[in-house]
Amino acid sequence: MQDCLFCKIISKEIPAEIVYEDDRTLAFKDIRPAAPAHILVIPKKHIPTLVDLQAEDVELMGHIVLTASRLADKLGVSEEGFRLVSNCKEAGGQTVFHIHFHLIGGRQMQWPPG
Ligand code: DGP
Repeated sequence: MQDCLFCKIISKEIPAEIVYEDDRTLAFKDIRPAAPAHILVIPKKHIPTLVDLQAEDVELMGHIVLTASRLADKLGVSEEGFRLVSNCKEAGGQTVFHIHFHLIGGRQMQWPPG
């Protein structure tokens, strides 16, 4: 998608600190980290929001969650725990309209989030 920031990171038009990549997924450091570990895990397929998911995306979403879990291990936060969260649309706090999962760890999380 031409005007999508994360599609431009996928195509390497915009630089990012990539920590993992495969044929379906990219993971890179968030530019505004909310914790010592803050990685964005995204599908390479452009899907704007969680509401736009289709039945055909089920396997892809499972792959992303498993990728996040493995990355948490690699980042050294899987033993103490971490948060995996996806914001949906404006009221959910979404600012980039290409589905992404925030993998956040390295500090104690609070609940409920703001
Ligand atoms: P959200 O608000 O849930 O849509 O999260 C979007 C995240 O994307 C936010 O935490 C900041 C991050 N972000 C925005 N622009 C860039 C960028 O150009 N590079 C990187 N690495 N992260 C970005």
